[in-house]
Parts: sequence; structure tokens; C-alpha cells
Amino acid sequence: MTERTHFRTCHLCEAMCGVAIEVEGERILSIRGDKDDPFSRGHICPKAVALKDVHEDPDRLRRPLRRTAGGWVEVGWGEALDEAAERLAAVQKAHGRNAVTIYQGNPVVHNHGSVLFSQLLLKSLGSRSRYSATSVDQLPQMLASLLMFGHQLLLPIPDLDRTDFLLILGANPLASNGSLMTAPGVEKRLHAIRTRGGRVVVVDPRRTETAAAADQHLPIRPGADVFLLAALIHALFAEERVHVGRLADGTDGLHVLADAVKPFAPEAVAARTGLEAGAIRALARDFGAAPSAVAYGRVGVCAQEFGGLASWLVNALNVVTGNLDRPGGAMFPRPAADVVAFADRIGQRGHFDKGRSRVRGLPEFSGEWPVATLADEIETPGPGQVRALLTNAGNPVLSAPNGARLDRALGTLEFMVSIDVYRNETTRHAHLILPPAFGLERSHYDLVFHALAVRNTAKYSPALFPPAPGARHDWQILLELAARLEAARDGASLPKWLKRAFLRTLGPDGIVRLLVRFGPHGPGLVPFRRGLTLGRLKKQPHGVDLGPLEPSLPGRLYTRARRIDLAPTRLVEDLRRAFVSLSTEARGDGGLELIGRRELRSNNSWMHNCERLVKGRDRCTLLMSPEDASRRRLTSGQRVRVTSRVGSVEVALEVSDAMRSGVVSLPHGWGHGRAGTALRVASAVPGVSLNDLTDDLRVDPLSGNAAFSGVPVEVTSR
Ligand SMILES: Nc1nc2c(c(=O)[nH]1)N[C@H]1C(S)=C(S)[C@@H](COP(=O)(O)OP(=O)(O)OC[C@H]3O[C@@H](n4cnc5c(=O)[nH]c(N)nc54)[C@H](O)[C@@H]3O)O[C@H]1N2
Ligand SMILES: Nc1nc2c(c(=O)[nH]1)N[C@H]1C(S)=C(S)[C@@H](COP(=O)(O)OP(=O)(O)OC[C@H]3O[C@@H](n4cnc5c(=O)[nH]c(N)nc54)[C@H](O)[C@@H]3O)O[C@H]1N2
Ligand code: SF4
Ligand SMILES: [Mo]
Repeated sequence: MTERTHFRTCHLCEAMCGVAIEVEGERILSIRGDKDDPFSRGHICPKAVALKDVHEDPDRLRRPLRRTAGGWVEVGWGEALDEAAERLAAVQKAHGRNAVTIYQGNPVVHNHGSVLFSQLLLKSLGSRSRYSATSVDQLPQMLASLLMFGHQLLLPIPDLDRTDFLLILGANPLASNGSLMTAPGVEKRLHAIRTRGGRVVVVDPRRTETAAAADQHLPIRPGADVFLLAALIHALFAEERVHVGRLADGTDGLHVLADAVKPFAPEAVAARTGLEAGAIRALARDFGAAPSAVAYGRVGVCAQEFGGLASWLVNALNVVTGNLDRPGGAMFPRPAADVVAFADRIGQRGHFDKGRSRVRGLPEFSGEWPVATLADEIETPGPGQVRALLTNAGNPVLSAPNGARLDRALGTLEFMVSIDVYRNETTRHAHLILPPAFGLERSHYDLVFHALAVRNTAKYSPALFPPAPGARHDWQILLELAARLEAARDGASLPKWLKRAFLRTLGPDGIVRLLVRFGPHGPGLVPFRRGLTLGRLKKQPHGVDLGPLEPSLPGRLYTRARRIDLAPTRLVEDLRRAFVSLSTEARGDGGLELIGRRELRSNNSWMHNCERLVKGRDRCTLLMSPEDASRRRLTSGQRVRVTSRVGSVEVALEVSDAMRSGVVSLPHGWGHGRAGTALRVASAVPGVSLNDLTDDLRVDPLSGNAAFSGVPVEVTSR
């Protein structure tokens, strides 16, 4: 049989690494980095090789499953889709549209078919009850973009390859490979900042892999970033170092911002942040004086009580130092398929607080409720109670706060259906599981992450293998469910049938073809104009380079009169909450605060069934500083009990001087010891779930995002 090499983009995380896969017939011989990919230049991480493992995993589901009293049985696709649609329709008929809810997880955004066709399913469901991983992740950053730039997806990205000063808050790209900053081979790119004479500073309660490779590490106390950021801006104003630069005339609210940060002098925030006032002032000075600089905050600053404020102030710091939309600062990518413009065209610039959730009164964001309140909505009787759930590529039992409570709540649903490749901690509650074909069996075009990349590039990858006979892609499942649901609930409709037939013919690749042709690098309708088309991309299997990021404001702003709102009222008002907290809440009473972490060989909750990623030493350990350990007479390797308001887990302790005292860390995505899953490898090395400790009542009240950072816990020998 002939050997061939297939080139594609790894879809597992945000880095978009190019991979070269050697195959012989149906067999994968090797997976390596693609040296000719202009963006990743050969870089990959250990997870890339696990693409083969997931593809071949005997536990990966290939046919629909139905849960019966006697166990799980395989059913045909037609039967499974009919049943799913009929039961969802029946719940909606009996209890109203909002009684059926949907939760969409992280892999959706790594799959252009899912991104595009989930829109169709959402429309067909017609339910105002929606959830996604957004509210345990980047929601605060989307909110800041919506309020400041007028579009939830117009997210500023660090111009990593040209900056002179990178300030990282609450991100660990050396483990996560970068997030809302697609930068394959990020370690080299960070190193290059330092070799060209620039600086990297990391603000993190733990001396992470990234912090250890930086010029400076500031071990902040959990949840205190808002105070540090406000103090940095305060110091810049006080020392007259504020220079907005080119965008000054198009920016509103500079004076309001100056007033708003007045109470946050470095001296006033020192105790709360755990950082010296002098160090904060020096940081402000250096950041302001650097030829170019960029502040970058990620999950660690989003998933906290002041996540909305911190995300805003990260942007504000870039604006007041003249670093927004300039080379080396925070810039806006121009992808070949411009999802920002597309979202605008389909009415999805975003909106906020157009309603409040039924049980806890939390704000909606772009049509979704915070997942921290999903269990409330399932458990609380009354009109609008959630009675059925559709999960699409999500594992909220392990990824949402107080997952154990959600786990119990899912068991009470009248009906649940999951579009997923595994029977795991969440999908074991489903009555039906609909498994799509996996990544290597589909084409790939990164609709989302090209728009978040530190360089403009484009790449299309065809499917490596054809899907198994009869198998469905995610987009096909979504489309068919949408069609059957409407038919079961509302009867046949010719216009809708025609629209769906059109979309079915087009498919996700057909839509991408149009987006690229009519995108910023495409020829549009001009017949012989040179420009990027999907056809041309298909001839470039390694991808094409479209150059560095370019300034694009104010043209691309979506605000009224295309002006930047540096001081949106909602955020300025919320700063008062931070001030009250600063002046009233005493911290440092000797208690412990829990934070999370990621490691290179995990991918959220779902890749622990790959032997090669979980072998070796136990990684699901509790990290604790030597002082905290000795005070409690605890030593490395011993099992300890960690208890929070909502739960308790038992785990091995790892004493580490990388932790600041008062803070302990547990990785997220573990906890595979639950009964009823079909994950042979993962359940043998189960670990414990961080989210059996995190508290669903802890949210950022402004945005509704989960506040994972700084959960009060006790640690005792068991
Ligand atoms: N405490 C704490 N909790 C966290 C975080 C944290 O830092 N700390 N991080 C949060 C973040 S950033 C995120 S994004 C969320 C993630 O939260 P989720 O998205 O809920 O969880 P994942 O672990 O990504 O689960 C993905 C699911 O999709 C399935 N899957 C994988 N590939 C495919 C596919 O191609 N098609 C389909 N249909 N299914 C597929 C997997 O089997 C799995 O069930 O977790 C959040 N939870
Ligand atoms: N290997 C691997 N890669 C991944 C993932 C994965 O699970 N594994 N998940 C992917 C996903 S879905 C996402 S969203 C990205 C996330 O990408 P990152 O944001 O880089 O994720 P983390 O590595 O969790 O980094 C968060 C950091 O915040 C710190 N932190 C916690 N609390 C605070 C705080 O209050 N203040 C500050 N300043 N720091 C704090 C933590 O110690 C941690 O180092 O990674 C993606 N890539
Ligand atoms: S860094 Fe991300 S994209 Fe690159 S190989 Fe690893 S998992 Fe795949
Ligand atoms: Mo995420």
C-alpha cells in the first residue's frame, strides 16, 4: 500500500499548528509538525500525536446510543434523530419553548461545521434558554469588547512578534499554547521578545512555566487583578504618562476613567494585591515608556469576581499608553473569512443584560445565561423550568462550577440528548447520544482562531479519511435535528425546507468559500481579479501567509460614530463594587484560596482517555507552598482532603515553592471516577474534579461569568 503525507491544521487547541500526517491506507504511521506551515513552522505539542489516539480510540462512539433500563444499545441514525426531535418537541409542546435548553462546549469553536450549523439548530429550537462554555471562560473579554468597541468578537490580540513589552495577567501560554492569542510555538515567540531586548512580565499567583521563563513574576493574590490594573492606570495619570496617541480624537471617556481610578493608588491596593506599591509604580512607568507594549489577560483574570472589570482595564491600559491598534500593541486580525463582519451581518454583534435569569436574576449575554445557574434552572419548579437538555460538544459536569450539583440535576431531566464523541461524565445522563465523525474525518477551516491570531494567515485542510459509512458530521446532525424538530413541532413548511436544502448543498465548506471570496483578501465579484479564494487555498496545503496585523481603527469599530468608549457606564459603575470590596473585605486571615491550572498534556476534560497523554506520574495534585504545608504539618505525596462550601475531594499533595502562600492549585478537567461512563483509560487514572470544589454561587455579578479563582478552601490530612 502506498504511503502518503497529509497536511492539516491541528484542531485541538487554539494554536492552529500545522501537522504532517504520514498514512498508509487507513493506518496513521506518524504525526509530526509541518515545517512548511508558514505560521507554525513545525511546532506541535504532545497532543497532536493524540489525534491518532482519539481517532482510533475503541471507546470513541461511532453509532448513536440509547440508554435503556438494561443498559446502552446502539440504534440507527434515522431512528435516533427522529426520537431526539420528537421528544424535544414534546417537551416544548407541553411546557413551552424555553423548557428545552442547550449547552454548547468548547470543541464547537474548533469545528467550522458546528460553528455555522449550530446557528440553525438554535433557531429551530427557538428557546431563550441557552448556555455555553463562554460563561466559564472569555465572556468578560467579549463584554469589554462589546461595550468599548461595539462588537463582542472584535477582540484585541497581542502583536506578539513585534512587541517590546508583554504584560501577561492570568494566562499560562507555555501550558495552554495561548488563548485569544493564536500563536503556534508561543514559547519561541516569547523568547524572541527577550532576545530583541524587550521584556515579559507575568502576573499570576503561581510561578507558572510562563512566569519562570519571563523577566519578572508578580505573584498577585487571586482575584486582585482589578486593583493592580486600576493602580497602574492611576499611576500613569498621576505621573502624566497617559498618551492615547493616534486614536485620541476618536476616544471618549478619558477623564471619566481618570476619575474612576483615583481611589486606587498603588499604596491603596498593595495589601490586597500582595504586591509592593513601588513595584506597581515601576511597572506602570516601564510599560508606559516602552516603545511598544501590550497587556494581555486571559482565563485567570476572566474567571474571577471582577472579571468584567479586569478585562476592561486590560484594554484601557493598552489605550491610555497608545498601544491599541498599533504594531507591537493590541491589534485586530483581518482573517480571510471575516467572522466579525459575518456575525454583524447575521445580527450578532452581541448584547448584554436584555433580561435576567429566572431563578437568580443573572444577566443574559448575547442570548445566553451563565452556566453557573443551569442547575438552579433545572431544579427550581415553576413556569420556565428547564426539563430537557441538548448538549453539543460539552462536558459541564466537569467544566461548570459545582459540577457535582449539576451532575445530580442532569439525572432529574425528562429528556437529554448529547451530540458527543464519548460517553463521559455528562453524556452518561443522556437518553440518546449522537456521535459525529471525528476531526480527521472532516475538512477543517479555522473560522474562529484565524480571527484571534497574532498574524494573518489562512489554511484549508481536506478530510484525511472519509467518514465511516453512514456516519454523520456535527453539521449534518445539527441540520437534521433542526429539520426534524420543526417538522415534529410545527409541521412542514416549504420555505424552511428550501432554505435547509440550500444549506445542505452548500455545506460548511461552501459557506467558507463564500466568506473567503467576499472577505477582506478575496476578489469579491470581480471575475479576473487576483485574490484569495477557497480554490487557491486548496492548492496550498501548508497554508498561506497574509502578513502581520495592520492598524484598522477607527474603521472597524461598531460603536456609534465609530468611537472607542474608554469608560462605559456599566463598567465605571461596577468599579464602585471593587472599591467597596477594597475598603471593607479583610483578606489574609490565614485561610487558603484555590485556583486552577492547565497542563500541556490535558485538553480541558476530554483527552484523558489517551494513554500516551496520561501515563507517567500523577498530575492531578494539589500544589501548596512550603509555608502553608509546614504550618499544617503536611508533606509532599500525602493524601489530603480539600473542602469548600460545596464539596470535598481527596487528592495527593505536592508541596511547591512556585505557589504563593495562601493559595493552592488543582488542575481542571479531571474527575473521571464517576460510574456509568465508558472511558477505560481515563477512569483508571481518574483524578478529582476541581469543579466539585468551585462554587456556583461565586460569579462576577456584573457579567455572570463563573468566579473560579480564589475559592476559599480548607486542607487537612485525611
Ligand atoms: N475550575 C475551572 N473550570 C473550568 C476552567 C478552568 O480554568 N477552571 N476552564 C473553563 C474553560 S476555559 C472551558 S472552555 C470549559 C470547557 O468546558 P466544556 O466545553 O464543557 O468541556 P470540554 O472538556 O471541552 O468537553 C468537550 C466535550 O466535547 C466532546 N467532543 C470533543 N470533540 C468533539 C467533536 O468534534 N464533536 C462533538 N460533538 N463533541 C466533541 C468531548 O467528548 C467532551 O464531552 O471549561 C471551563 N471550566
Ligand atoms: N494544554 C492545554 N491547553 C489548553 C487547554 C487545556 O485544558 N490544556 N484549554 C484551552 C482553553 S479552553 C483555554 S480557555 C485556554 C486558556 O488559556 P490560559 O488562560 O493561558 O489558561 P491557564 O493555563 O489556565 O492560565 C490561567 C492562569 O491564571 C492563573 N490565575 C488564576 N487565578 C488568577 C488570578 O486571580 N489572577 C491572575 N493574574 N492569575 C490567576 C493561573 O495560575 C493560571 O496560570 O487554554 C486552551 N489550551
Ligand atoms: S499546541 Fe494545540 S494546535 Fe498545536 S499541536 Fe498542540 S494541541 Fe494541536
Ligand atoms: Mo476555554
